[in-house]
Amino acid sequence: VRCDAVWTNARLMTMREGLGVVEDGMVAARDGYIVHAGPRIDVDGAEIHDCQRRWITPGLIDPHTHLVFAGNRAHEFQMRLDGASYADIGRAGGGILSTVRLTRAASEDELIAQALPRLDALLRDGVTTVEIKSGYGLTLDDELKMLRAAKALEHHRLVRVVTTLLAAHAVPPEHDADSYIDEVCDRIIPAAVGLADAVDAFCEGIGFTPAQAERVFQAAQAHGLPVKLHAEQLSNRNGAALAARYNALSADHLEYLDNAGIHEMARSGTVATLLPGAFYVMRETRLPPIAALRAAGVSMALATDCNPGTAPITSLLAILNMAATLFRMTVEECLLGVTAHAARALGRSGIGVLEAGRRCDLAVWDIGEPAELVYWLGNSPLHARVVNGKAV
Ligand code: DI6
Ligand code: FE
Repeated sequence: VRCDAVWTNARLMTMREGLGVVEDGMVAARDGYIVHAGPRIDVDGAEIHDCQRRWITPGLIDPHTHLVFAGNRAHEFQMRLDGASYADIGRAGGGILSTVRLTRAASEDELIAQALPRLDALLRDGVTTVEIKSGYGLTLDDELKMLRAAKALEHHRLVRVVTTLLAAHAVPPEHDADSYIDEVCDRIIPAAVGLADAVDAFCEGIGFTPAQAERVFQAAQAHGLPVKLHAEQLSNRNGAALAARYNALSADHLEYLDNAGIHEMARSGTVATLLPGAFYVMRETRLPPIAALRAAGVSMALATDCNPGTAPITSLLAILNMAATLFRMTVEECLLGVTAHAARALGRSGIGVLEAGRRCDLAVWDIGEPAELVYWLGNSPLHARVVNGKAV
């Protein structure tokens, strides 16, 4: 095989059918794409990286974050430690709207500068693709500013950014819910075409109703944008089933998901993106229906949900540990959740698996066995990251 770079003397988790382990493996790349991932073969003309028996996985994918925002909400965290609830704080003008005020006041460059340290933390955990949502602007200009800041991170670091318009995150103070949904559908979604890769909404008692989310989906689809939904996080509103009827890429959170929702997700191939970090921070006790999702064959992805309110978390490896410890997911499920299944949750068939034809995005690890990636908490055994065949 002709290639320009090769990683050899490695143990591979290809993530093709489960972990897809190859003991004496090699990944060869040409022009940023994998041309071979499997047993060692003869190659021509390549720059050779001897991995000294380290493990290689696909570069990790964080498929649900709100990484771009201004300020933080440590003071609200402290209020919750003193007994206030998330809803109380929201009703008192805090919560999402306090981050909206700071994000509106920040320039695009300030948003980039504040997001970079969070992004750097994710990259130290082997992340090569990150999804980033808007949702703290809530005006046409401020939502587009957030999406541009998210996309611009690709010029500051070697990483792929996938953007999602989450204009339907909260009702801004200058609108009522229905008039704001008009604005989202008639002006913001059309303006985000070309900047956003998908459209999301927050379907919840403290967010938008299923009927409002459905209007957002209709507008998104009219503009050729795929949809996803924050659903069943705090209560069951049948949001996941609604999302599945619109062939959503994913439904996210899902603690209160019921059997009807699981059935609709299985039918449409909608991925369940689980967020154990938000579950942990909110001291949620209701577990998402993992066993039923597993039995129905719904793919499960895992993400940080990095946001200033419910998940001030910048470690995807910590999320793997929480998924195993809190959600009882297996090592294989955890690793699929941030590779092959996360790629599906983003509708990106070009990443997430080590096989010929996919992008050469890799994470090289100083570990002795796959379980170590789930086992450590607060220690990243990352050795190197590769994006598009370029080693960092
Ligand atoms: N679900 C969440 O948990 C976050 N947004 C959402 O739609 C909360 C975001 C925040 O509190 O800033
Ligand atoms: Fe979220």
